[in-house]
Amino acid sequence: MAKNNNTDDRPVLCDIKKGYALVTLNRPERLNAFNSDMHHELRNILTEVDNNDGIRAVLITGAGRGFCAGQDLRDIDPTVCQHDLSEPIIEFYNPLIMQLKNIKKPKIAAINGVVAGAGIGLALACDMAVSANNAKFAMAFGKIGLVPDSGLTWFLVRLVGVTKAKALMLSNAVLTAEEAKDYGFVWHLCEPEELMSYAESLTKSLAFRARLATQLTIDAFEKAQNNTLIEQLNIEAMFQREAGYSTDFKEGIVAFLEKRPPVFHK
Ligand code: T3D
Repeated sequence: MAKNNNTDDRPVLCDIKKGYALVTLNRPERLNAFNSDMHHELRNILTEVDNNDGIRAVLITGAGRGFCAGQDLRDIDPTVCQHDLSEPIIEFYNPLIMQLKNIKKPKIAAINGVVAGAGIGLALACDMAVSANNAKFAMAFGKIGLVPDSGLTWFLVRLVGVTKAKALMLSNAVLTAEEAKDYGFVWHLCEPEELMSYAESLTKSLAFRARLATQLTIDAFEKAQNNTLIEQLNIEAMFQREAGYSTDFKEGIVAFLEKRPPVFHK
């Protein structure tokens, strides 16, 4: 995979670090809003990241003062009255969200600034999000006469419950980072200048945890969202059996007994 650097004018940059990929949405003049080039580039990069066994975690952030402002509204011709918006949703947004969800590596969003519309869906499709404490979270869809997409109806109902989810969208809420943290959109807030060092060190630590156990933990929580308790208890037993057979578990026990930090390989 090509190593990019930040002087690149490609719409998405990918920097391969030790054990993880730093993916940067790179249309800062539009607050990293999505156009078709950015969709294609991001999908290609995510495919390569997924296929590269040396990459054990993925960190997604935005260049400039925004994380992602959702769809690029300047790409839409307002003189045309009718747009079949199911087309871009089905062609671009839905596959992107599913691709991200299906990558079997921890995905972390570092929200470096304003995030709006589908950009929030992108962040919530990650396993964890951290944010600059001056970021803003703009629901945005209602303001331009659209409905939430990119999985936001699904994510928000599970995150905050149906009543708050509806209220957030119907009021076109613009949340502060503090409010977004209280709602559970993000795990941790940082001073803006400290965000990337915090996010990279978190991603690195996830990359070097026991790989199988990390992924099984993510999968178990994903499955829990639709399972009954008994189904979930059975999943836990099945996943624990898998983890128990791993060399990482053996190393974890030996390291505990030897009073040293474990070194996971697999
Ligand atoms: O069409 C389909 O394919 C359907 C799919 C829809 C998915 C969606 O995501 S729909 C939601 C689309 N997004 C929005 O509605 C957000 C629009 N943007 C805003 O509401 C505000 O810009 C923000 C709240 C995000 C940030 O506000 P602020 O005051 O910090 O910045 P700004 O001055 O409004 O924006 C800075 C620049 O970015 C500005 O350009 P300029 O004037 O400096 O040349 C602005 O036009 C541009 N920008 C911001 N968001 C977008 C954008 N340009 C194109 N598309 C955007 N979404």
